[in-house]
Order: sequence, then structure tokens, then C-alpha cells
Amino acid sequence: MISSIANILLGFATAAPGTTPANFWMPEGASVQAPRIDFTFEVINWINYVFFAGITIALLYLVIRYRQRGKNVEFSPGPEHNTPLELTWTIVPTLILVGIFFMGFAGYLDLRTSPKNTYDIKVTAQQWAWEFEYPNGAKSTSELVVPQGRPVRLIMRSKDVLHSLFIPDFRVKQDLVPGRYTYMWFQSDAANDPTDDSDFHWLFCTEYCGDSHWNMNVHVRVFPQEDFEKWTKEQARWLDVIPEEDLYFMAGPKLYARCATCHTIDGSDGTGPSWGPRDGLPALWERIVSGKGKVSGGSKFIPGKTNLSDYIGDGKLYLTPEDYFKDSIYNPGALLVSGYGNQMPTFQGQLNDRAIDALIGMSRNLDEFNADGTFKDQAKLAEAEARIAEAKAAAAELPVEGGNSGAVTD
Ligand code: HEC
Ligand SMILES: [Cu+2]
Repeated sequence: MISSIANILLGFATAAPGTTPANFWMPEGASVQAPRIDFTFEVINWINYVFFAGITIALLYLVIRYRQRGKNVEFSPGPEHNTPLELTWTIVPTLILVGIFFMGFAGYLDLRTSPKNTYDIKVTAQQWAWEFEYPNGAKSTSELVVPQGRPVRLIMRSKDVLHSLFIPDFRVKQDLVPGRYTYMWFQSDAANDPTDDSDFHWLFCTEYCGDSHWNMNVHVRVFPQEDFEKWTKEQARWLDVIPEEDLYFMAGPKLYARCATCHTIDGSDGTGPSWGPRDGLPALWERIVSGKGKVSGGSKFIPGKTNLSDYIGDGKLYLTPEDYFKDSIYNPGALLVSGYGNQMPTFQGQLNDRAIDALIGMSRNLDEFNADGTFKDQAKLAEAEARIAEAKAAAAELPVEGGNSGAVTD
């Protein structure tokens, strides 16, 4: 009992290497910055406990000691000055505040100034998602994976509004401001288990002045150096290892996750037109192939030509339906679907031809997907995944180039 109270208040509990234990106020700390920040917090907290107790006890004592007794009240003049007392209550709090200032300031400088040899990851925030880009070109939107035991710097920007990136377990938080770059750095010495998806730290957006910042939550995972290298390499070419005919259901749902905030596939309306049948029109792919539907503006809009069919076909703006689909993703402002604004971000430089193929494939086979974008035939998916894992395992058995020295090359 006493020890668990002590754990809660003081954090005496033991922690895994590289981490600081959780207590009543703080989650487990998993960065090299955490102990210092927790210490500053605890010092201020304990000053609060001590003063709260002292003031409350003095208050109770004085209330009882000088309570009114009987009906006749005699007033006597109180003391007007007490120089030693006044000096004490000025000097002691000033010293405490100066101490807190220096602790906070030193900690702040430490957080702001990243070491020289950082591993840099570019972070882009937009309504309502994060994108993390690694030096080798790998990109990830569903999780941030970082190397263990190495200072990591996030170079962050926002495409639209203020966002604020917060990793509570690392005790770091920084705003992303449109039109400017901001930095943040941390180092975590405690690795997560790369084979266990449930072993992670939370990353939140703590900007709550807009629609869906609350939903910008992703996982942060710290991988040992070797697993990290492997992960970034796989991440950079995850699309390449999927056979052509499996692309639409293996890559489609993952890619669609980036479209799902605006496009539903069940016909219900969103910021963008649903990919399912909508407003008496057929589903997206059939709509494009048949040229059904209206357009109402955009940089390539031709006045008077308001039917989609005016734009797709021989001698027209788009030779094929595929061209229109691709340009809708690379240049969303070129031709606007009637009834919708120019609100789609471009995915140029983010989605390559294979990714576009996967999305086209998905939109051609929408009836094979659930409303949330997952593939209905889970057995088929599992089978395809097993085939890829098998191919990978076979590839891993080939002799490693340059011998198995463990040397790391990029
Ligand atoms: C921020 C919201 C948003 C996101 C995210 C978004 N879109 Fe859009 N999309 C729109 C809007 C709004 C339109 C209609 C205006 C226009 O044509 O640009 C649109 C139009 C389209 C069209 C033309 C549709 C038609 O009926 O002719 C396609 C194709 C499309 N988006 C594909 C995608 C894909 C693929 C993704 C994900 C990689 C995506 N969009 C992500 C908002 C979005
Ligand atoms: Cu946000």
C-alpha cells in the first residue's frame, strides 16, 4: 500500500532499460529527454504539495486559534511591519522562482537544440493526416518508425492550418505552422518489439481548433537499428513486391486510407464525391468510362462544356479514362466535379504509377470492398500475403552481398 502510494507520487517503480517509470501524473517516459522534464515537473509539483500543506495547516490553525469567543469583541491594532518576515516572504519565493526558471530554461534549450548527427525525418501535416518521409524516399502515413539510440530530428511543415505534434511518452511537443519549418528532436533508447503491432507510443495532434485534429493519432515505434534499416527499405518498395493482379486489393485499401477522409465508397456524401453510385449516377469507374456526370470549373474547364464526356476520348483533353483518373489525383484543380469545391490536395510526387494502378483497380472492383475500404475476401488477402512472405524468405536465403559483416549501407 505505502509502496504503491510512493510509486504513484514519486515514481519509485522500476522501469525497463531506457525508460522512466510511469506515475500518477506521467506516462512511462521513453526518451533521453524524459528524466529531466519529469524532474522539473516533480520539483514544481513538490513545491506545490509543501506549500499547499503548509498554507492549509496554517489556515486551519489560525481559524481555530482566533475564532470569535463570546459576544464581546475587543479589537486591538495589528502589527504594521515586520521587516524580517517581509524579507523572508519576498526572498524565498524569488529564489524558488529563479531556480525553476533556470531548470526550465536549460531544459528548453536542450529540447530546442538538436545534436549534430541527427537522423532527419520530414513531417508534413495536412487536414487530417500526417506524412513521414525518410531519407531513402520511404513514406509512411500510418505510423512513425524511428531508430533506437539515435537522435531523431523531425523537420516539420503544414500544408494548411496549425497542427501540433505531441508524443507524450517522449515528452516532446511542437507546433507545425503553415509557411514555415519547425524542428523537434528526441532520442529513444528503449526499442519496441518490431514483430508486435501492439507495442507502440502514441503520437497526437493537440490542435483542437478544427474539425478532425482529434483524429490525427498514429503510432510511434522505436526499432533496433537493423530492423529499422530493413523497415525503411521495405517501406520504400512495398508496392514493387506486390504482383500486378493483386495490387488492387493488397495496395488499394492502404492507399485508399489517404482518400477516405473525403471519398466514401458506399455512395454517402463527403468533402469529395463518393466513389460509389451517387446522385443517380453510376459508381466512379463506370461514371468515368461512360462520361456521365457534370463538371463545373477548374483551370482546364472549357465554358459551355459541362459534361464529363466532353473531356474524355479521342482528341479530347483526356485520351482515356485512366488519364482522367490520374490527372484528377495529380492536378485536382484542373477539372472540378460539379457540386464540389477545389479542396483535394495533389498527390503528385506521392503516388507513383503503380499506386494509381492500384487505385484504379480498386475503383473498378468496388463491390469487392466493405464500406470502410477493407477487402471482403480476407482468405484471398491472407493467401496473397503468404505468397509475398514466402518470396521474401526465399530472397533472404540468397547470399548477402559483401558477406554477412553486418555493415550497413544505404
Ligand atoms: C481533402 C479531401 C480529398 C482527399 C483527401 C482526396 N480527394 Fe479526391 N476529390 C476531392 C474533391 C472535393 C473532389 C471534387 C473536386 C475535384 O474534382 O477536384 C475530388 C475529386 C476526385 C476525383 C474525380 C472524381 C469524379 O467523380 O470525377 C478522383 C478520381 C479523386 N478525387 C481521387 C482521389 C484519390 C485517389 C484520393 C486519395 C489518394 C483522393 N481523391 C483524396 C477531395 C479529396
Ligand atoms: Cu492537426
